[in-house]
Amino acid sequence: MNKNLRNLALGAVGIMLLVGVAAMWSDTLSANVTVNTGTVDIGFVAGSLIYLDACGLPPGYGQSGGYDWNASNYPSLGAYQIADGKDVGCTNVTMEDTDGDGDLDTMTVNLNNVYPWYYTHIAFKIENTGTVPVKIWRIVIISPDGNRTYYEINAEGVENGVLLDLDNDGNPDVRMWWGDNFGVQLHPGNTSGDISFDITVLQEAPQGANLSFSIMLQAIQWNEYDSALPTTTSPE
Ligand SMILES: [Ca+2]
Ligand SMILES: [Ca+2]
Ligand SMILES: [Ca+2]
Repeated sequence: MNKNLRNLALGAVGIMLLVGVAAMWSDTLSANVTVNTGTVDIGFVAGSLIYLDACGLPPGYGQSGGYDWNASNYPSLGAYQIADGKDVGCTNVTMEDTDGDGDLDTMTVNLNNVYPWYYTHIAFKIENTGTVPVKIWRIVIISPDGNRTYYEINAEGVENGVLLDLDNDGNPDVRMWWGDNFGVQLHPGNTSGDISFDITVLQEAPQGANLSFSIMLQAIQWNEYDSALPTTTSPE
């Protein structure tokens, strides 16, 4: 091999090494800019659901079944179980995984054969089923016609309850209050304390109709909660 040929061969090896190094650095750099985004997701905890006056339970079955409750303190919160044993209406609540992702995202409330001042109470827990810490931010009420109404949980005035027009006739049919633990931070996999709704049927509710509606809760990434609140109650 003459000198020129040998130099050419060494140069080629050098170039190949440089290409190899460059390719390795390129791989490393692309690995460094990979971003895995987290998910914000919550679900109702299966088995945590408790509610008053459950349909199908016999009268006298503690507070859960039978005798109706009367909203004796309306418009303030509060009720008593009717002492002379009236079992006229009842409450049924179901939970469903509507998007098939493995968590229960939607709760449906059916108030059967109810009447003005019928009262019920629904309690449950929430689990953070996503991968980043969250706070529960909004309540979504879905009427039977699919109409959605959004309520920020700590918006002004909600401590007095909100009026829901479920049949879209312009008159409110029920008043709903919500309880504690809405703004609590939940880490992935963590479960909330008890969250609850109180519901009273109003004078303007339609006669001869079963009242039903669905509830979803919306969570927000924990560090966006303060900037999202307070805001006024408004549709999305
Ligand atoms: Ca009942
Ligand atoms: Ca789901
Ligand atoms: Ca109405």
